Amino acid sequence: MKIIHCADIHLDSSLSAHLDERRAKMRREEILNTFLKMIDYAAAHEVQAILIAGDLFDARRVQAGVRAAVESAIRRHPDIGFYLLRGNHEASGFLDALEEIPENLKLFGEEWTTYCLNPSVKGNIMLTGAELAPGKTEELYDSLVLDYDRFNIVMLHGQQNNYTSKNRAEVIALGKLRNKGIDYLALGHVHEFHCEELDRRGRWCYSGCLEGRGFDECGEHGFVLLDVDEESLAYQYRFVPFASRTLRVLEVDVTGCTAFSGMEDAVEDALAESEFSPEDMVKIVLAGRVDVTVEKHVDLLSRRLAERFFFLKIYDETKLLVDYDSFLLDMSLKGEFVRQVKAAELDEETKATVIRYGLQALAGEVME
Ligand SMILES: [Mn+2]
Repeated sequence: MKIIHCADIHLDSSLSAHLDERRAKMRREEILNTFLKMIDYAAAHEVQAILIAGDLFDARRVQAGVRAAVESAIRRHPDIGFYLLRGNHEASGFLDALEEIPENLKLFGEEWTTYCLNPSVKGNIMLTGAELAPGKTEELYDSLVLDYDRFNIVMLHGQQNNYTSKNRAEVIALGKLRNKGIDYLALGHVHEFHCEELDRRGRWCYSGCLEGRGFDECGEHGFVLLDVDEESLAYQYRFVPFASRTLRVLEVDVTGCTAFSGMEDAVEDALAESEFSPEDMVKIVLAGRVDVTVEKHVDLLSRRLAERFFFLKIYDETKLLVDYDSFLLDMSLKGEFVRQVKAAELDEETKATVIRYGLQALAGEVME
């Protein structure tokens, strides 16, 4: 039996941190489309259950069109069971708007709810899930009782931790879930795929999100495909990369560049080596130390490179370097200014910034 484990789709999130409204709208549609494509994939590969481990939606308010698309995808696939865990109860907006809950949409509450995923066949693959409520998690772990002779999937949404934290409601205490007969702990909340051993029997796994949204979600994203043998109850799992677009961060060390052209070349070389796709969202971070006299024109460089990717932004995190010796014998106002600043009671970073602005002002340039 094939099962998909996904989480953290965050449908209908604003995405306004980096993108303008036109591209944010496009990206929202892409994320919805990837979710719908995953359902098509499930149908094509005879997947019988889709586990959504929380955060299907970004917020309670969901656009009617998005709600309708999700509802119709669920209704169009009556042979697939959709097991929807609410992360931060963000799905209540979607559920409240449904006239009736489709028969193949299965929900969970604050107590454990168990579903049999293969009732008409062997009846031996079980899914148990609960929505973590503040202050009640301790009793929840104690009340988890599974049948050791069956295949047990447990689904939760929260931050895994090996001990119980009193302050944070959504901490999943892995230690309390060991030796309970769990074969696969399907988790949501962490937006990156991660799978590890839970105990001698099972493993815990975050599927990660389907599409990266911000630059803290770089690299591959997708879902987990489980294949459980209903006879032996042995299983295999595999991460399936599925995102339509990838976010990338590229750090370029521009130390030693003596002019803007050198920095431009360094960025071009790094991009040529990176093999990024034009569809990618790219963040370039300029790092290293650059002489205080070098004009960086970061905005100009951003604009020139932006056309090559869906999105590109350059962050200047270079530190300024002041070559005081080169001003030592400079008898002009410039030299006097640099020497004055050098003698001032300021830290090196501030001195460098003051000198940079001072030199720009003395040269009659617009400061940036
Ligand atoms: Mn999330």
